[in-house]
Amino acid sequence: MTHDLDAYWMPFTANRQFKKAPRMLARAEGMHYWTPEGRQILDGIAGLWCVNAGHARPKIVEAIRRQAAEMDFAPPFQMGHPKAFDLAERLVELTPPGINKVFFTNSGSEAVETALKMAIAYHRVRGEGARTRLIGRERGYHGVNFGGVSVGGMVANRKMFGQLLAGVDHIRHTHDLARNAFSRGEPEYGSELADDLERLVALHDASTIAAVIVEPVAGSTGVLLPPKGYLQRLRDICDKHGILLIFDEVITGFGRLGSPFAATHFGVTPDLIAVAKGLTNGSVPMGAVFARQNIHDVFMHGPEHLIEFMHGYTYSAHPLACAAALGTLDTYEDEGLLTRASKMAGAFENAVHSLEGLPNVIDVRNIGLVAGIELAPIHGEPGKRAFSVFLDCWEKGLLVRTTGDTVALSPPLIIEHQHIDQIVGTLAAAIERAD
Ligand code: PXG
Ligand code: PLP
Repeated sequence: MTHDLDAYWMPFTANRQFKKAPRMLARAEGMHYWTPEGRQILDGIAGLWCVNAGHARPKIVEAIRRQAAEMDFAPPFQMGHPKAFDLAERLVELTPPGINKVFFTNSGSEAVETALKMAIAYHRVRGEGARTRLIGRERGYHGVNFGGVSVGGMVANRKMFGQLLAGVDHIRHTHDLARNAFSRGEPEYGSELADDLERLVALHDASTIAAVIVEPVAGSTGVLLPPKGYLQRLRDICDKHGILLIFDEVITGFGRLGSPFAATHFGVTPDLIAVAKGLTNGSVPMGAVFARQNIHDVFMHGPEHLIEFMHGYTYSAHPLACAAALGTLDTYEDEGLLTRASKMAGAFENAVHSLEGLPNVIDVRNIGLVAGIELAPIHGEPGKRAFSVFLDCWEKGLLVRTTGDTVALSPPLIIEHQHIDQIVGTLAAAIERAD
């Protein structure tokens, strides 16, 4: 059956290229997708960094099916439904101590906007209303809404959209191939880059700064790892100046690094955590912000009939999403998936680092079950070499993700050794063929 491809304006897609040679997915199970023609594709990226338990897991499928029949929708404002509360309780069992409130959204982008608004409002209700400035980091990705783009640090995502939010600044990114190329795990050099926050405090004064937001490991800008000690140093500087620290764990959350969250993995506890993706195993859109008890509590004053935090989405804590998330947490728990990446990390690391020495490979970096393979750009055509590797892998039955000239791997956490071999073998051949 052929389809008319004209009407759908595709997101983050080279629309004209795609529509000339469409890449369609029709079915998914476990580690694999199938095309409409029945060609099997190994999923090297967990869909889009989200299908952590693999595809079509029975408990998730069944939970969604049952919920759709039982109650399709319940208004989330001034009303509740039991699964929303059950889910929040389950989630705070996984978060670092002290972080035990959950606010639901429908995506990572919305989780980021929510966290930023929460931070500004928190300071205001405490009587420090001048703390409105938000600090992001170069090469950060925090979704596509105006707040997230403003604190984000990807020029291509920013330049089209005017002035963005006022009062935003950025600390430097930590990517440093000269010192850290081919590091295994956290790179050795660069913890001092956290001190760049002191530069912005000196420039703007701490009394104007609400929060700093970073991805503990940057995903979509090419898998950039925090140098050893960097996140703790950022935490310390935030504490010194009364600045909230927000971790955007949309990718690192739910087991990607080998612990439930990057915060637990690195032993650094932020004030707010934004999550999405793996929360429902990618099955139904959902995001959330996890907040420290004390941040929540500051809002809980004044007349009890008044709304404390003027924010929320029609689909916050949507029943289908809550059911899917509960099925997801059951699946993660049954199979030990939130720590499985730590068991597979050694084999994965050795496999991806075997790509060192192939033509144009200028870096390989990894942690848990995520890796970035950076290729030298073709002169004057940035991104083209990695995109040709992506197309080659697709032809050979492997789905990877590219950003700029970095190929990212982020497979489902149910991955077995033979899948690692297939991913790295297919990728190596594609890199060899790319010119
Ligand atoms: N923060 C981070 C750290 C993300 O990785 C978002 C926020 C936004 O989430 P939503 O659900 O609104 O997309 C993300 C999403 C890529 C890619 O190229 C990665 C994401 C989205 C689109 C593309 O790898 N991550
Ligand atoms: N636009 C209009 C006209 C609306 O009525 C609403 C919600 O009621 C929204 C936008 C926001 O939609 P959502 O709550 O799904 O984010």
